[in-house]
Amino acid sequence: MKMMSATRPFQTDDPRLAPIHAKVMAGVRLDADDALAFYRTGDILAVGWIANSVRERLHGNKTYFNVNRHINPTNVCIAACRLCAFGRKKDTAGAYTMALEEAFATAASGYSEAVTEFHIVGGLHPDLPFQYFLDLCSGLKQRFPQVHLKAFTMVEIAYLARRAKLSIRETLEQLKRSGVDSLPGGGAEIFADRVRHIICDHKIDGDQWLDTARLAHQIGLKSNATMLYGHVENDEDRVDHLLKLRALQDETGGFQTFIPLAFHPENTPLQHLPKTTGMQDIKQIAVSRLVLDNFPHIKSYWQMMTPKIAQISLRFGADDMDGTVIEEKIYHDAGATTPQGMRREELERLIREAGREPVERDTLYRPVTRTETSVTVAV
Ligand code: V47
Repeated sequence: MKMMSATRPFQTDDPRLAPIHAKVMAGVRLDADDALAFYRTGDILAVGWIANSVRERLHGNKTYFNVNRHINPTNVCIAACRLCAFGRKKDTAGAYTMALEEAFATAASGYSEAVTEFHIVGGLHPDLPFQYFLDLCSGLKQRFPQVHLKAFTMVEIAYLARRAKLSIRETLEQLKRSGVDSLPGGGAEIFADRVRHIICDHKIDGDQWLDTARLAHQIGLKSNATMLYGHVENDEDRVDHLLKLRALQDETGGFQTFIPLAFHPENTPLQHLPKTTGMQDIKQIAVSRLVLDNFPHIKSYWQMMTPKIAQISLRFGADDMDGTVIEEKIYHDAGATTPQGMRREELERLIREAGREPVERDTLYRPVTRTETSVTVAV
């Protein structure tokens, strides 16, 4: 059964979309006006058709996932971002910081599925020394040498550098020597200052996020990139964010995956805002695939999207569903009702039922082969 759809005729009831479709088919780069037209149309099927044709050109029927575990060593954070329900002030109810042995024990729990990645992010702790983070990474590498460490957002890196009185480059180099293999995409939020002042006033600004990513890529660390949408930003802010990421990717080629993150307002100071809708979530996946023509992968993070929307997005531009996760905290503190983790078999079922072929990958998108007794990564 042939499940790919690029040969179906393109149809739209929105005259703005036909010329954009022609541009994509001719391999012409889309501009800000094209992206705005996507955001402003109701013809989600036409936008999805175009995004899906690009997705299938790049990845055919393959849909990637990995077997990973999240580790959040502390939720203590000086930043108090309005977007966040996870961070706590030091010594307040619910604040925690893992001793190193506790973090190693957390890493080991749920390890039975042969995890290939630890995804490590946390708050901006006012007292933890830089050495704690170096010891965390080297200790994890020593105990789990085959597991990839995808650790610390650009925001955490910039904060650690400031606290350790080191340059960002030196901070990244020391972390790399201690075992960090790549960086996750968090903390990017929306780059526009107007929005950042409202949702995450105390974080590094958009240019500093991009500069930190540039340095990471320059020293050979790949990273991801995210965009938090569905709060106080507008269409132009989202387009600006995507175009800035695309420009940096032209320069470094260091981004692997883009992950649009829908804002979950519950338990945050912005809880009066409505949740994103299915149309917004699906459309954001498609627009990301179309504007970020130099990003290899678009991830539909099931924890945030819900498994149902994430599954449908595999036909609207996404080629990756993230992983088993095991113990997600950031969205669950903000009211997410999705499960805390998902077994590999369940992820594979979701992918197959979307008519796609599941491919287990490691963090660098190399296929992982499993037998009863071993896990092999193709290099
Ligand atoms: O940076 C925080 C977001 C991010 C909320 O790189 C919220 O593979 C919604 O970056 N509602 C952290 N979002 C998660 C992240 C991530 C997730 C999965 C995969 C990867 C990857 C990265 O979560 C934060 C922020 O943008 N966030 N609070 C909230 N209330």
